Amino acid sequence: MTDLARLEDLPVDYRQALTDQNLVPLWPSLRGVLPPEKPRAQTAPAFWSYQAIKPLLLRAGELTPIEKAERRVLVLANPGHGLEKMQASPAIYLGMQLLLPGEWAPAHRHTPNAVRMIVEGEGAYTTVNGEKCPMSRGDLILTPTGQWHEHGHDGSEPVVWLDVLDLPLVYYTETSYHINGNRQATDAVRGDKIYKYGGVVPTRDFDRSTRSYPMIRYPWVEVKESLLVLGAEEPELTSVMVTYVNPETGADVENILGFYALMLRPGQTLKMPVRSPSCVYHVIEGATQVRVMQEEFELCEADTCCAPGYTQVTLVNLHTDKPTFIFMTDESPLHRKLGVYEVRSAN
Ligand code: 1HN
Repeated sequence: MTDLARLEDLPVDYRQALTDQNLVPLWPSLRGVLPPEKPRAQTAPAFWSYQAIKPLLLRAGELTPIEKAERRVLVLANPGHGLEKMQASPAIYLGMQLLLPGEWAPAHRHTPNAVRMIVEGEGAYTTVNGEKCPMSRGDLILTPTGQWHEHGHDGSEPVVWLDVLDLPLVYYTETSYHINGNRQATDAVRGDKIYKYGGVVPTRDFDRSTRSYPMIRYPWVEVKESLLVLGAEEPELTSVMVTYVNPETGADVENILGFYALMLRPGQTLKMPVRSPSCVYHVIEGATQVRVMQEEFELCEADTCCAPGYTQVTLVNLHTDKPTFIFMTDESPLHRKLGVYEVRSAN
């Protein structure tokens, strides 16, 4: 491939004349914006240890009252993008949030879609459009775009969860904003029980639900059970994995990011397919090695890591006597909608 002319090859007066007219020559930057064969990723393989995060988060609890933080979060920032960008990947934001007993994080709604994966502690809840969603370890709670949400805590120990948002993309498209609201009246808990049985859905007044987000809490006990059953029923299956879906449509639960739970069998080594989306791995139970590019991360419970797209990722269950359960987030729904989703054969 021929090298293209550089900016310095142009006379200074010509470059200045272009700048004066808000013009830029394409050819010096063409290979940069359109690299050969494979994108150039800013997203670096990155790892965050919960053991390291937790004391810093608890200290934030002492240093900054909830009224002065609104959301007390330490952002898991990928150094490849620059920490100040507060992004794990092009479209994924990750943060560890702390709520102390008796605290309340006030109601708001915003354009970015969010989910929370509960990491530790009992007694806290998120209220989403009047629905009170109790938080337990491993539960997934959705707060999709435009939905009112607030967090409260009736328990006696600190509660920590992992927030996953598509904030970087929504911010980039200049569509990110929020609206504050009043404390929500809470209705009865619903959703997760009604959709518990996969093969049937409510048909109220002879009609199916048309809600965009019919189910907003996905209890870990049920997701774990579904992985155990799938693994037992299909002993030859190498990737024992489930996708969090809208139970009415079967579509991904949110528009931009995809959410999954994966069970590594005891001692299993799983080579993931090489695909276009970046992906985040977070251990719910067990321990795994994650090999990506030159890195080998060892994730134990509540640890998180991130891998850029178009790379080979290999997971190794570090337990030989029990399964490891991993929560995954990726950018597949976004890539599919954009028409850029790709799977390449493993190297
Ligand atoms: C947000 O609203 C929450 O509601 C958490 O708990 C993290 C990060 C960026 C923007 C909004 C929450 C957030 C956020």
